[in-house]
Amino acid sequence: SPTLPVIPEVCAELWASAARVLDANWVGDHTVPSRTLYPHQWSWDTAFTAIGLAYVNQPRAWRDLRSLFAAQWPDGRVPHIAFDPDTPEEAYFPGPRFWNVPAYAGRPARSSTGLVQPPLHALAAWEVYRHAAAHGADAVQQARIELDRLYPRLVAQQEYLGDRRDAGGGGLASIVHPWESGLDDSPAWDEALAAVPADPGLLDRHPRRDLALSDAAHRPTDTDHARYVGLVLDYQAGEYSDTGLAERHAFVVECPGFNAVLATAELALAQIAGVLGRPSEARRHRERARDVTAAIGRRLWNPETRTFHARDVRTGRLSPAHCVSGLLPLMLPDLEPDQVDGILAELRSERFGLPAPSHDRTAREFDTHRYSRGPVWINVNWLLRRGLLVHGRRDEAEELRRRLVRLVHRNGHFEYFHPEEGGGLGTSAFSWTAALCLDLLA
Ligand code: 2M8
Repeated sequence: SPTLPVIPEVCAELWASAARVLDANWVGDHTVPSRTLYPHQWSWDTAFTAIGLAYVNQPRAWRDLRSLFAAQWPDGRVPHIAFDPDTPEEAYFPGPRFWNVPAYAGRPARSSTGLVQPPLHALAAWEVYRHAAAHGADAVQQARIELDRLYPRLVAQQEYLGDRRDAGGGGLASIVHPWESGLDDSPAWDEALAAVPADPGLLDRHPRRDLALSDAAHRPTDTDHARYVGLVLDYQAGEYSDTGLAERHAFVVECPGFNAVLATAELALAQIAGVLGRPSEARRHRERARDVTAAIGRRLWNPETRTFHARDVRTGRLSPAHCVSGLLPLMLPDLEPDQVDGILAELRSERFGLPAPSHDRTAREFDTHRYSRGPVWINVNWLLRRGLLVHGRRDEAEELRRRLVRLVHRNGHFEYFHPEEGGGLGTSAFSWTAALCLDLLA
């Protein structure tokens, strides 16, 4: 479609509605992704939300990040959900009782899951800091204090992922559950998941709560859900230890999107270390970013498809699926030029286009309604837009920005969108859609 300008009234309306969604989802010391479907604090949602709050409420942006890190484990992992003690167990499955995180010395202040999500928080902290000046001298002072406090926690998070989670031994972090990718039912996991038993009895014992709140055709299938529950129970049986994962855990995968965020976090930490007057640490973060980038290039690139794919660490196989996570290494400035060209060709091909759907439009399993198997997500497109900007593709970045703004303005702050018709899917009044709209409009 031709490039259309975004008219000022559209911007003003969308800005106001986005700010209202964030206000409505603030619950005192953190933001929930959605009051109905996701009534606790999620890890990477908090990062996206802080990026938007940076424009409208700096103290809340920092508070959100601080609240999440109050759930950080002594081993450095930042859990994928920090539970809200006032929300009843039945409001979300799987809730805190199901996770049954063991008590240990130095136990964090908040109860949580034992999984992680893409570590986008260093980038979020850097973005909040960068916008502090627009809010005055006090905001700048507060931002420095917050960065100083968060920095060692962010470093511990990276060390956990780079060390305990390098199950494949090749310099990348593995995910041990599809929920850790943030793209739960992406076809990127189909092959690896086929080896994971799907026990329907688990769903009888642990009924799904999401289906009471959202259309079943928009959510992961029961088969996938049974596997998700079984994988948690297995990881839990080992007390969420990461020792010997590749030998004993049924799902161990290197995701290009997750690792692109891991490297991006090192670059953000380099900036933060610079502000905090720690030049040698800044250098170390830049080196780490280059190492992770090189490992992504070595381990996840398929020279035949000319894009990135998830690697099953247990079998060594790359997934055949073309998923949007394979495009996310575009965020990395040190990616090989040939690999940048490959991603751009894939993005411009009939498989994707702008905004990018979560999965290859030409694939048999492409599903216009179901979660990460086809719909358009604002957060993933926001990351892709960063990638376009990193590699100087200003016109395409601007085109993507306009299309995302129009999509949300026409349809509302939905969780995800129909990739052909643009209608809103999943839950409405969704925090990261609103937050990232603020950034796209600013
Ligand atoms: C979705 O994942 C949760 C499990 O973590 C769920 O389906 O219940 C994903 O979209 C994930 O990326 C997101 O962080 C979470 C909360 O918005 O919802």
